[in-house]
Parts: sequence; C-alpha cells; structure tokens
Amino acid sequence: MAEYFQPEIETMPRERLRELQLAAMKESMRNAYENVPLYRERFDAAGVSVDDLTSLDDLAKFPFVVKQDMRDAYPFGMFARPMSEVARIHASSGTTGQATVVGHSANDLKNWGDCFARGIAMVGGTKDSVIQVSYGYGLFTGGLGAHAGGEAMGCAVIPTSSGNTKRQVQMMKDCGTDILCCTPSYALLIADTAIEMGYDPATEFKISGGIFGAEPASENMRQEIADKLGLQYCDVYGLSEIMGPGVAMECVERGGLHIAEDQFYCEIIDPETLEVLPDGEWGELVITTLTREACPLVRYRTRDVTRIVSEPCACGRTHRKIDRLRGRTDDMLIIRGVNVFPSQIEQVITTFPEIATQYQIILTNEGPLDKVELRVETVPDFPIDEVRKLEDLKARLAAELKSNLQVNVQIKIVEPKSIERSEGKAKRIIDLRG
Ligand code: DLL
Repeated sequence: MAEYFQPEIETMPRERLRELQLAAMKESMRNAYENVPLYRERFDAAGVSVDDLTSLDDLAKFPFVVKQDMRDAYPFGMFARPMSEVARIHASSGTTGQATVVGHSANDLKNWGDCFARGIAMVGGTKDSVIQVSYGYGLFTGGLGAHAGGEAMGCAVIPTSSGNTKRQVQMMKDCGTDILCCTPSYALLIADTAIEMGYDPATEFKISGGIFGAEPASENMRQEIADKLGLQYCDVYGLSEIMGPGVAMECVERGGLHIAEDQFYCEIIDPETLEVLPDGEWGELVITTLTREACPLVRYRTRDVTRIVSEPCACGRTHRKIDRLRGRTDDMLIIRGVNVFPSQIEQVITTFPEIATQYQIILTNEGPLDKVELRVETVPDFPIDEVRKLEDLKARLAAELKSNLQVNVQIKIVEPKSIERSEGKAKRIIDLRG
C-alpha cells in the first residue's frame, strides 16, 4: 500500500489536475507578464496575451526562454517580486558562462519542500525517518532542497553536506540513517568507502532508501549502488533555474519520474523544429512553472533529453512521468557522425565486471577531426600487469561499444582509483578541443 505525502494532490483525477494546471498557468503567466519586462516584450512581440490561454495546448503559442535570457538578466532581471518578498537566492555555478541567480519567495520554498517530501514518501520515508543530506549545501540547490524536503516530512535531518566521506559513513552507521540523499557518483563513493572501512552497508546499516540525482546514472550504476547499500533507489530531477531537486521524482514502480504536475507543466519539443512532440517521443524538456512567485518561468528550455510517459502508474499517483534523463543536448557527443550520450557509454562499461564504474571521456582534436578517448579503470583485483589480459579486455570493450552504440573510440585502461572520484556531480567529459 503506497503512502503519499500529499495524497489529495498526488492522486488527483487527471481532469481536475488539468483544470488546476490551466488556472495556475494563467495566474503565473500574468505574474510574469506584469512584473518581468522580458516577458512583456516577448509576449507583445509575438502578439500573444495571457487571455489567449483557453487550454493547456495554447501554451505552444508562447515564446521560449533559454539560459542565455537568464544570464542577460543577471542578477535580478527575471525577478517578479521585490526583494522584500524574496526569502532566498540561489545561483548556478557559472562554470560554463555568466552565473544565473534565482529568487525564491517564502511560498516558493514551502512548495519546494513539499515536492521533495513526496519523494521521501516514495522511498518509504515518514516523520520517523533519519535522512542524511550529502548533497552540497550552499548556492547549489541539492543540499537545501533535500533539507527542506526532510523538514517538510518531519524527518530527523542530518545536514552532512558533501565531503569528508569516512565521516559520512560513520554518521550513517551510528545515527541509523534511513535515507541518503546525494549524487549517484557520490553514493557510489560512500558505498565503496564504507566497504573499504570494513562494513557491509547492505546488511549492517539501517539505510533503506536513497534519493539520488543531479546527474545521469546508467541502469547498471544504479543497480550497483542499490546492491552495495541495500536500498530502494529514487531518481530525483531538478534544476536551479526552475527550483532545484524535486521537479520530478521516481516512485517504487520505476519506469520514470513523476513530475510535480500541480507545480510544473512539462512539454517535449523537437530541439530543431521547436515543435511540441506527442507524449512518448524523445526530445528536449521544456518547463513552465505554475506556482512560483519570485521567478516564474514560461517555457524554459532545459536542454535535457527525455520523453513523457503518460501511462497510468500502479503506485496510484496520477501525475505523468518523464523518462529517466538521457543527458543534455549539450553533452551529446557526435563521434564520427553517431550521436551518443556519456550515459550510454557508461551503460556498456558497467557490464564489464573487470572495469570499475568510473570513466572519463577525453575530447581532443587533430585538425578538423575530433578525437575521443575513453579512459576506464580496472577493479583492484584485475591483473593489470598482464599485458595479454589487458589487451583482451580492451578489445572486448571496444567490440561491445561498437556493437551497442556503433562508435569507435580509443580506449585507455588506467590503474584502479586513478580517475578522480566525485563528491558532487562527476566530471565525465574533459573537453580539450581548441
Ligand atoms: O542539479 C538540482 C538537483 C540537485 C537535482 C540535487 C537533483 C538532485 P543544477 O545544478 O542547476 O541543479 O543542474 C541541473 O542537472 O538540467 C540536468 O541536466 C542535470 N540533472 C539534474 N537531475 C538529474 C537527474 C541540480 N536525475 C541539471 N538525471 C539538469 C540526470 C539530472 N540529470
């Protein structure tokens, strides 16, 4: 019997949910139009008005917002509320350009906590649970977002933040952590560290649920984490522009992440033609916020690649799902004309027991041609000094990549533990192209 955090919302009949979405969308777009010059200019230029919204499909008439718009509006150009109504400001890291800042009103923060708490219920959490938040705290939304979820549920929250991994393990054991929240790559590092410390966390620790997101993880990597820690894996999606973790979360039935549809309206578009695609087709996720007061976003292009899964879910939640994220359109590699996401390469690597779930893809160029090198690590008990075994492993990996993904990549096998482990989002692609 599934437990919900907000049953009346999470299992609302779809007709009723769509009515609620339309009403909220109108209100949110009015907030955007009246208070953010960018929307006023764009809507006017496109000749559309909030009054044109007579059904949810009418949203397709409205212009998109992209990351660059938010950069151009730095710092507060996208704020629809005066600072007196802003309760918190988060910012993206700005590693790929000008940072963006996002404001949250007190209501926005409450809604955020509720969204994340729904995921805590999805892994069986209750107010009795101890939840350890090992996402980074700070401008990154992972830490405070998960923290708010734990508080909304009434859990005992341990705000370890990321880093100091041995201490994380000790807290997990000594405090009887039930639910761990961190990135999948950090979850794996925590699991491996616990094992190195002599524990078998799957049987010796109390932990039963994990809420892992902020980066893609292949099915095999998820399985490895779930097995090593002995837990139900919940994939959590979110982005700082829209809110943070909790935009969509995965229930026990798996097969996708339930979108918090009372708060967000999702569309999938073809990134080339910008046409809205029907449910089930893969494309770029576009999100419109329905309740956010401080920074409403209308048709924000996330660059994330997924599809909408609209089949009813056995868990009883009526909110549609998005499929597990494949990656970002900007992370897609084009290797001699073949499109691949790093997560697809990861899926192949992780079928090899001789290879650890750690890899890096190094991009360089020679003249006009891009070169792709895949760096992988053997597991500690692999005889890395035996040349023949190593060559054989390399050949089998190359053949597997070729037959699964139709790509030829140069493979370099490195010593165990030589690829840097991540306490946050793993850096899988090293782009050295000039
Ligand atoms: O990563 C928010 C977050 C924190 C989500 C903790 C989940 C857990 P940003 O740093 O703005 O925000 O990065 C957002 O990360 O557009 C996706 O490309 C990627 N991403 C987030 N969740 C997932 C996921 C946070 N579950 C960007 N699977 C997004 C795959 C994800 N990619």
